Amino acid sequence: MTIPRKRDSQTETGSGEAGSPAQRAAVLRQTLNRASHEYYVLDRPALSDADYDRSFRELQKLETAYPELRTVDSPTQRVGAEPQSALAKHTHSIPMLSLANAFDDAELRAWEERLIRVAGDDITRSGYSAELKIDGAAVSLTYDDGVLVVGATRGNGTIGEDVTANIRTVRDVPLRLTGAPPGRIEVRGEIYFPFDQFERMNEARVAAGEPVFANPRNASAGSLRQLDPSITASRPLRFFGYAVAFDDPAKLPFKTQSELLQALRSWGIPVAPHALRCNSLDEVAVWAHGVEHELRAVLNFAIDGGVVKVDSLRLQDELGVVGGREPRWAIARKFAPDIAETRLAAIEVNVGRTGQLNPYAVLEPVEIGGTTVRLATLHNEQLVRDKDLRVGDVVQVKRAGDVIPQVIGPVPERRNGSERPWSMPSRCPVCDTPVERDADLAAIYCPNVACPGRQLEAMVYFASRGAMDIRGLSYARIEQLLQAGLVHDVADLYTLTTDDVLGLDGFQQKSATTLVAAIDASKSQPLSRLLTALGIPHVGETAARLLARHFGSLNALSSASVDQIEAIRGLGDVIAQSVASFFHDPSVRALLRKLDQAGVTLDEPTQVAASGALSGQTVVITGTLPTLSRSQAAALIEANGGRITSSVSKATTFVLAGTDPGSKLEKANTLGVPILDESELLHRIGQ
Ligand code: 3BD
Repeated sequence: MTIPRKRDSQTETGSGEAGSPAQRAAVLRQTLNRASHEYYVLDRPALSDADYDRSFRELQKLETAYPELRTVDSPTQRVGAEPQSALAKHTHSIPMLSLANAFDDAELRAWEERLIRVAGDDITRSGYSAELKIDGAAVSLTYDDGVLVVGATRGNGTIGEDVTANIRTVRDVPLRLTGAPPGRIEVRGEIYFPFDQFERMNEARVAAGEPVFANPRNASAGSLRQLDPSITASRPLRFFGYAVAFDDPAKLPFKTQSELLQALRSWGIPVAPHALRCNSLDEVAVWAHGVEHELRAVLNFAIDGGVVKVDSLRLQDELGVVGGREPRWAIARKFAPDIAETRLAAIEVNVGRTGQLNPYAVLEPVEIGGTTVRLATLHNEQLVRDKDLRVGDVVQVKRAGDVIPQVIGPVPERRNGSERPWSMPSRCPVCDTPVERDADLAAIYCPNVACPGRQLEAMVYFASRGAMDIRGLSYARIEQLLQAGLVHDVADLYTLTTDDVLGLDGFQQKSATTLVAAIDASKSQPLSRLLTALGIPHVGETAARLLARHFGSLNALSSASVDQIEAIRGLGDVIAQSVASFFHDPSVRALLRKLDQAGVTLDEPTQVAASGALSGQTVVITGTLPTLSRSQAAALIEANGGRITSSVSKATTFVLAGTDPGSKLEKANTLGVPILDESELLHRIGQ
């Protein structure tokens, strides 16, 4: 909890006699705060700039000499203060939620059906609040007794950055609320950059030889995260509010989202125009259609859809939040994806960690929905053939939200005969080894286990968080190690010395020692992590854990038959086949011997008695949890007697869901399997 509370500096410092530093500081603070108030809120400056500066500097000096006098409401901690060297982190007192998406009317209807299933017919009586979805930067503004005390970016929803000084420069963010706001409240909304100003700024930047911003959203986010508030002040940022966070929502003076928007207005918070209270989803659909096809073109700010919210706050509360992150009661109605035409300049191929060759499109740069697109995925050779894509074609490219751009298909009318059909290269583009075709996966592989392209991806995966978790061994570091010829496979990592690493660009004694120590520490990771890290096709964290638990050692696992593996509850034949053939590969066996010689742990610590709050329960984990990593959550569940499996069935006791949960959550909903979020899990196991 980092929302500052105003303190009484007299009682905190304990020395209040006349003429004491504490008392002098209090007088200066009062003088300066009154002056700011007169200047910013009342627009009636009473203190001259010179007097202000003199008092300000005196207070700064006092606070440097007596750091305990530096209170959070000191003007030295506000705008006008020095540029910062880094933005401080800010933990939101109540997390900022995410929104699920509906891409068409049908998905909107499906959403309403889910609502009715959970909360009954009251839903249709509540009505909806339909609002523009402003495409800016989400922020939370904390008002203490009506005064702006903190402005923070959303960040990951739990932790953002403290950008108070910058927020203060946003002209329509009130520094003090009007009307009758609650004592302490957070107003959530979007900082945005109006189109006309955006264009003017970019023109000026071109003239000054500075790089332009790709779109107003980037311009808002970039301007907000400046270390020097005077730069933010020079950008014409604006704000719209749409939500509040409050300790005790029952005490708020409104009962619906539409009344909430009214209340925000009454406190002096700007609210986006064109919000509409709708009595039915039909009305919402009509509104959304008008917004997308008529309104959008005439607005002076960017929107990327609408947000539909169940109007009644009581029903919102009843519907709750999925996985701790996504409210059931709200959904973003996204616009149809933006489509543009451009030329397919080339089709190139990259090599994945399992050797799979993946084609991707190199496009002539094209603007789609405000960002420049240069690359698009093509998935596999079959897709290129199915769409009859030819190099040189004019193609249609679509981008929906933050999804990777995709090629819809060629525009055959635009062909002039110079276009060339494409097929997968017969040799690996990285190591020139003849490629191989995997019959059942319809994929094409570079079979060379030592291929530098494969090794790079494989090593990045090996070191990643869910795998061996080697801190500091980043993509760029691994590239360096491979290029320098210091490592050829993952086992070579364990023979690296500090001296080896010191020879590389950008390493000092300390960073080299730290990296080698981090690699060394990973030797004691349990077998389950090593199995994940090896990147066996089809074996993720969950399957790796089941395998390690069942066989206990790499020795036992590597000589197991397909049948023996398939007999493990929770593993199917695809995984069993894949594991068995992986361990048959002589080059894999050689690698495992090297890892053994290097001292890497090849067994799984036996579990303490599988009794506990989750004894006999089967759990599926999906999505990103707010604080626990996937492996931490799995370890916790198992330590309490539970079992992790990878797919949802009737036998699943519950699904532990985080953000971006995907199809597992849908399946759980269909089967009526209970869904828990992280805090509910922790509660169940008494933490
Ligand atoms: C808007 C969540 C709820 C309070 C959660 C229902 C995801 C950005 O105009 N209401 C709006 C807008 C955004 C919102 C909510 N109402 N959440 C809303 C929103 N009118 N843009 N958002 N956000 C805010 C987000 N931002 C960055 C990264 C991930 N998610």
